[in-house]
Amino acid sequence: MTDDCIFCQIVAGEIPGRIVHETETTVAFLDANPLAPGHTLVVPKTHHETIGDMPADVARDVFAALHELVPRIESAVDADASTVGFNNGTAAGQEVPHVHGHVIPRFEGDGGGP
Ligand code: DGP
Repeated sequence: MTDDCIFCQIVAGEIPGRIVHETETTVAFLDANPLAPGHTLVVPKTHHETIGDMPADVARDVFAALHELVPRIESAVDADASTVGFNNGTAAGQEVPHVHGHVIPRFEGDGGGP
């Protein structure tokens, strides 16, 4: 837990987050500024800034959570696909320095995408 980290505060229940999934080591919650309905963030409960900062077992747990969640999110919002990715480091657009995977539901013809 890092006191000034907004995602650590959501994990700790100190500020509200619309949590959709939780494991022993990960939490998933809806993005406050969604790019599509169901846009979800998956984070490790422990504070690590980037992918490379995570121990391998934590990285595996984050990916396992994504593996479980992606089809469920797509189904929940009736998406055709999803964009799944990490902004890894500030130069890549990472604004919150607690590693997080985005699951952005995609719809045929939505015109979005990286
Ligand atoms: P990134 O640019 O990859 O660091 O994405 C940060 C995302 O986090 C962005 O889509 C908005 C979201 N976000 C920022 N602050 C909060 C918050 O307090 N709660 C929630 N649920 N999402 C947040």
